[in-house]
Formats: sequence, C-alpha cells, structure tokens
Amino acid sequence: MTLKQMRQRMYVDGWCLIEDVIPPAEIGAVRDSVLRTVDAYKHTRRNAPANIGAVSGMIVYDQSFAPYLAEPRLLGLAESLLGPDLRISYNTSIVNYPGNERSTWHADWPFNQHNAGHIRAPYPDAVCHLTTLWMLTDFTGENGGTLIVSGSHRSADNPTGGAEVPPVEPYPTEVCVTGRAGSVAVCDSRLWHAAGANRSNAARVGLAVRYAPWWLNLEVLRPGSPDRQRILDANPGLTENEVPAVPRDVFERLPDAVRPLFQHWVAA
Ligand SMILES: O=C(O)CCC(=O)C(=O)O
Repeated sequence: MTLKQMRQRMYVDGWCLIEDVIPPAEIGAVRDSVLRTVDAYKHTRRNAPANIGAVSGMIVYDQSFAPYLAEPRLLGLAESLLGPDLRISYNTSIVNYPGNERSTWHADWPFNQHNAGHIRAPYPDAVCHLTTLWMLTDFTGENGGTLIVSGSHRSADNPTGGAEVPPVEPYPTEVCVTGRAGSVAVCDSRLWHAAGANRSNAARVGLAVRYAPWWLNLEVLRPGSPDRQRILDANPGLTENEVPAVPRDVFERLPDAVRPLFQHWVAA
C-alpha cells in the first residue's frame, strides 16, 4: 500500500495493516525474546488482566523490537497523521494465552472513559493518538486476533462511555484483524476494539505500541508525576496506565532513529 492508500484507510476505516515491519528472518528471535521477558516480568503489573501477558514499558526490559519502532512506512504514516516530533506513549506486551475469553469493547487512552486521564466524550473527530498492534505470531480468528469495528473511530464516544454496546457481545459488523507474524495493525486510538478469544492451544504473542504527537500531555502516565496524582485524585474509581521511565543506559543504546521517540521518557 502506498502512503496515500494507508492514509485513506486510516480516515475511512480507522485502521490499516502494514506487513513485514519485522522481516520474516528476524521475527522468531523477537518473539522468543518478548516471551522470555513476559515470563520474567508479568508479575510486576498490578491488576493485570487474567490470561494476558501484559508488561508495561517493555522497552525497559527488552530492546529486541526497538529497531523496528521507526520502520519508515510505519513512522511515515504516523508522522503524516500526527505531525513531526512524535513520541511513544506506551509500549506493552499483549500475549493472549490459550483459553483467554474475548475482552471488552473499548477505545484506547486517552479516549477510554475508564481511564482517569481521558478526553471527555463527546470528543472531536480528529486523529490525536495511534495504537499499533504488533503481530509476533500470526494473528488468526482461532488464536484471538484483535476484533475491531471499522469506521467506529468517527463516533464521538465508545463502549467504555455512553455508546451503548454490550461489552463482551459480538458487534454485528466486527472484523477479526488477521495477519502474518511481523505485521503491524495501525489503528486510530478511537477505534473500538477488543482482544479475541484464544481457542487455539498456543499463545498469540503481540505488542501494543502507541504513538503520540508532541503536544499531547502524557504526564498522567508517568509514575509519581504531579499531573498523575492530581488526575487520579480527581477521578476516584477510575484507573490509569502506568508507563515506567526508560533508564539512561537503555536509552543511550537505542538505535539513532528510535531515540527521539523515547527522549521525553528517560529516567531522571
Ligand atoms: O490484544 C489485543 O488483541 C487487543 C489489545 C488491546 O485491546 C489494547 O492494547 O488496547
């Protein structure tokens, strides 16, 4: 797909797939490394969803996927939608283990109305944040490929808020995003989505990496920040993602093209 075609998919459908962001010869090593890291660190996340291997701030523990975060087609699309000086706001493993049931319909931060730091619905029709879902194994209908509702990003609300959608029921027009290992599904973070049920006997391994424009305030995600404390205090009952800072030595070792994406999140 050309950049023009990808942009059209993003505006009309709210998502598109880029294949071979991680080349076939390299995907096995990245997947094995991510699985080892998830096994070692998944206990560190409080309130982790059952049957999902979710480690927040994967780059702190594992840099195997770092070289691909600035892949030219991916970054080119992200920059064309959000402008230059992008930042990575979130990088988490999403390992969907066998037996996992489908998750609830939602849009991602900052549109998820269950997060303490959220843009109040009705929110404007503008691309403000991108969620990229990285396939480190093939994503299939059987192993819990991500479910999406194409075009839902144009709604001013989502199922975590006032959109009245039964949280775990199939939506009439839902589609399962399938693809080969190494592919990345780029989604407008407003897009309604959910993890599919894993009916296979193997883990579906992935990463969720979100890209933000320089002007979006990410401080609510920073452990211990004054904004985070204030916003959590003001929204009792709501929770918030927490993204650990990147240690200076890890940051210095990142590829040249990737360092600018984490410059705002280096540990003091
Ligand atoms: O694991 C998936 O397929 C979906 C992940 C997801 O919903 C998210 O990262 O917000």
